[in-house]
Amino acid sequence: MTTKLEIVQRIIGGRPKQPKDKGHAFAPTNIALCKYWGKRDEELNLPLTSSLSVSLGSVGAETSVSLRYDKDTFNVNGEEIPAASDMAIRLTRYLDLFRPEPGVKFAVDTKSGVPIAAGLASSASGFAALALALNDLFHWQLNATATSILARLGSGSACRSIYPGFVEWQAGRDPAGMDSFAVPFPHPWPEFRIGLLVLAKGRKPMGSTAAMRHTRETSRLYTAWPTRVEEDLATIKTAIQKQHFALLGQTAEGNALAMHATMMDSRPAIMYFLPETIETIQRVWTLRKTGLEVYLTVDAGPNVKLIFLADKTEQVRESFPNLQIIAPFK
Ligand code: 2P0
Repeated sequence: MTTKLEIVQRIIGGRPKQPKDKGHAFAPTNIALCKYWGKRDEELNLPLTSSLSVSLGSVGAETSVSLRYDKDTFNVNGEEIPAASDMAIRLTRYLDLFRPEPGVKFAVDTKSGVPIAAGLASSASGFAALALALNDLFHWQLNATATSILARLGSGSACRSIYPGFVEWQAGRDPAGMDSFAVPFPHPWPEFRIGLLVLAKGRKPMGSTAAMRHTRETSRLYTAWPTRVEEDLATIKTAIQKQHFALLGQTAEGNALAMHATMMDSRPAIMYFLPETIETIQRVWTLRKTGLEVYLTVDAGPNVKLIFLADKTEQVRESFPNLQIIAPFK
């Protein structure tokens, strides 16, 4: 089995290790329209299926990283994260892959525009920005494909946050995952809007990694998931190319609900929905019945993201006054 460290050596081995004072990078968060749910390799975050997302423009993580010699420090939105916290432990393990010499530590400073662990893909923008900032710090001059692979080693969906716009993560077949990275799906859609509805900010009951494993191991419905994704991905790509909004919305919404169905079929069941989630889904469906073209998607948390086009903004905002509206292509 290939380890993360071996992959990092393959990518940055032989490149310079002369750091500058500070590396700096921004990466957007991303919302999947065709979801990643299930791994073929848990060490390397290799997915069973491809997926497709849209990056959220200027909403994401802005990270700087520099070297220090006493201990790793993590500052998120101005607050030091305790070294014993899950987040610090996960980041420390990731940074272990990149220490030029044992004993070299890192100071990481991140400003994140999204609530951490509320299913708004904070780990995606976080690890993508960190991989890009390390590339800047060490002058590796990696291309986007190599950086996408490094970001994936931190969190699967982070590999998609290397690019703006629509992005496909190609699952690949290589056991070492050298063919599992994101590629842009370059079809800008200026009228495309995502609305973020933060319904609950608390930590979710189960992290994505454990939930994916549990679903794969115990859900009988999950056996239908890879075929479903293959079909949905093809449909979503066609819909984007043709700017066929209803087809895109229906397929993305169906894909998200099917993903949650696989989780609900696991034993014991996983359910990320809260009463507010269901209530919001019903409201969206009621609005659609009145002719308003608005669709939804839900990730590994209770929050709902709305999908609509610019000319529906006022009507959508009337129904959801707290909506944070994002124009990914502006
Ligand atoms: C996605 N999610 O495609 C899917 C849909 C949540 C639901 O990617 O274990 O944080 O770090 O690879 O990427 C969230 O999972 O999981 C996710 P790891 P990740 O956006």
